[in-house]
Amino acid sequence: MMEPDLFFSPAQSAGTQPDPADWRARAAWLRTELNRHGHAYYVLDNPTIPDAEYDKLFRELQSLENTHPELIAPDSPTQRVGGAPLAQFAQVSHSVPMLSINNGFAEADIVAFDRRVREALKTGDEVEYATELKFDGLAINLRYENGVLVQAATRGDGATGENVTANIRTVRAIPLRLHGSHPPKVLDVRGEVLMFKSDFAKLNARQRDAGQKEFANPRNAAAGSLRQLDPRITAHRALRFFAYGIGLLEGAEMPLSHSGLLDWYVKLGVPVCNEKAVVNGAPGLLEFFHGIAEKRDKLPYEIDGVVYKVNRLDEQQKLGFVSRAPRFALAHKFPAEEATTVVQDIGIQVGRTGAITPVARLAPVFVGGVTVTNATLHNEDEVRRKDIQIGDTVIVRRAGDVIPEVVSFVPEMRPSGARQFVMPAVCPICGSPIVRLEEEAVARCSGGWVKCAAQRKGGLLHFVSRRAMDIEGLGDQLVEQLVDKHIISTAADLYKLGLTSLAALDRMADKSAQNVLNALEKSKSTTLQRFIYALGIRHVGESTAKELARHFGNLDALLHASEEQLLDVADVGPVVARSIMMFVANPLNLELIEQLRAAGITWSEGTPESKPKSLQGKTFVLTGTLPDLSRDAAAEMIEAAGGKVAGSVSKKTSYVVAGEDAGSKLAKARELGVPIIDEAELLAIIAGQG
Ligand code: D41
Repeated sequence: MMEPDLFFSPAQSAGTQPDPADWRARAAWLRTELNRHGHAYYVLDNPTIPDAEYDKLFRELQSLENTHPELIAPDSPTQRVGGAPLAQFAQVSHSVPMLSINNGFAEADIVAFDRRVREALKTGDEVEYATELKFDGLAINLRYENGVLVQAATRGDGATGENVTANIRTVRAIPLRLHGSHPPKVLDVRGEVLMFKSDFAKLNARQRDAGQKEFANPRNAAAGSLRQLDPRITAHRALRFFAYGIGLLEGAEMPLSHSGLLDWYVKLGVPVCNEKAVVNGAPGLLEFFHGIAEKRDKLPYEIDGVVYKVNRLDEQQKLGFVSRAPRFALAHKFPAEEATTVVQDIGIQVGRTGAITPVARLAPVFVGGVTVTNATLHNEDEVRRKDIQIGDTVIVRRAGDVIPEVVSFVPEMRPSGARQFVMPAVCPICGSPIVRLEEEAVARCSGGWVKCAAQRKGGLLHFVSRRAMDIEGLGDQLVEQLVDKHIISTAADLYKLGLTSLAALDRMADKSAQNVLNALEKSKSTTLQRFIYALGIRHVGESTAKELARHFGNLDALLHASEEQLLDVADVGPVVARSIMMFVANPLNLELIEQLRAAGITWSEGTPESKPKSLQGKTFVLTGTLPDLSRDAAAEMIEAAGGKVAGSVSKKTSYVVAGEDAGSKLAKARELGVPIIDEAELLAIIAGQG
């Protein structure tokens, strides 16, 4: 143990910088600084310094400790790099068993849970519940003695787990020392170790580059990383932690409620997830569930449901347990997003641009709340990389509204007769050759929409879609029939449709036919942006269409633009410019546009923005606190002057406007060599004097 004067609480502010010659104080100062920044980054999710700056301080502390090993403290951030590999994990028996948690799926399960709780508590009143997320990670117990992390163990069977202390010490989200001056004598913090989705993607990219096995999902990646015998490997895996429970507690008062426990953890510097609430009764539980289900995809980590806990600890105690699961808690789980099934065949789908997508035809399987029979394999390279074959048993994933995809196959289940997917030489729809340009990931049908009905259908569905011409009532099946029966072939033909031809189609009553005609009529008055987007020019998505409309003001200016003029448009790079040039070079496309105009499609035309505003084409990123302007005010001024405000720094960023406490965006700007300006310089540029 070190002398007490070397211990600095990480919560303590850094103070002034001591003379570097005073190495003892310098090491303590560095440790405090690094712990403070680490806490801000990993626990508060609010970075305080650029990564490069952190690394510099870290290396300084490392070299100080190298020359003066007696300075090394157990809570030094340098002690997170991982020690020597273990032969095996030692067993740890939990002082207080780690229980499991009961599951519910349907609303009825939740209502029944609440009823059981009220009956057991003998109350007619609404019960107060703490609600939180159910993380898809690994349950773990962290033992702190006198504020210092001394042991970490997996849940195991609930009674005995594995000692993973060396690995857990590398997890930066987990404090090596608790904040505050009066830590409890013993505290068991319980929670979940997990990996964020973005870190999972980065890890798999790294594994791929190194020719190593990829992980199927963040949970497996977290488990694989934590169960490494070599802690130096764990140190390179970005693991996180959220606390949700408590085991043994000595030398401190137990909080009165679950929400109180979590608040206490926050004060101790232990990470607690913000997505939590205190609610009343079953209606409160269900409201929380639906709110989380809605934003699930946007969360940076994976969850498989939410957890409800009776909030008051005295009531929790009263409720007790049934066979190793507390009666006071319930996990309300989402339908499983992954399931296994068999690939019966691999077919292909032809998109509106001719892109060929291999599609696995599956034995029907219930996943993500629906029955799935098709799952995308994205492209030929992906099929090879994942080595998916016909006959394989595969893991299928359907998350939210995302198209179901094949994640991986199960090697042990591959039958001897498994067959490889072969990309057909010709389009199964139109018979044109399928070609794959060297620089492209996808193969395409070379027929174009003139020859290929699949491309015509795709193009039409894009044209009528909500964000394009927004023609309601013209769905898949209707477009399919119209094209297959040769009633229409282009978007212009849509406006020639009459009541009789529409009403003659399958499943079309007079009333719905009239509705379609009304929707078509209504769509004739549109905006230039929508019209450009609806044309389905490759690489011209909604935001590019918006920029093109804004820049050129009218369609003819766009159609006659040179490649150079196109490149002047924000959002347009060489690939997009070339794609637009190719589109207008095709007389059939120009003819289509003429026909659409003749059909009566109109929008208000402007003139091109002749006098460029001072910030035209410039993109700004704001970071930190500016001396006078609020973030919104600065953004408004930039946009009013014709500039754009982006959320993240890239090579295309024109300026980063940095204020006080600027964080990782500033570091990124330095890394990429993007000019960094302050508020005064921004104002000068807006005024045209920059
Ligand atoms: O997020 C979780 N996975 C989670 C797991 C959670 N939010 N709360 C939990 N609470 C408990 C009790 C009620 C027993 C303290 C849990 C778990 N248990 C748990 N995780 C794995 C087994 C049990």
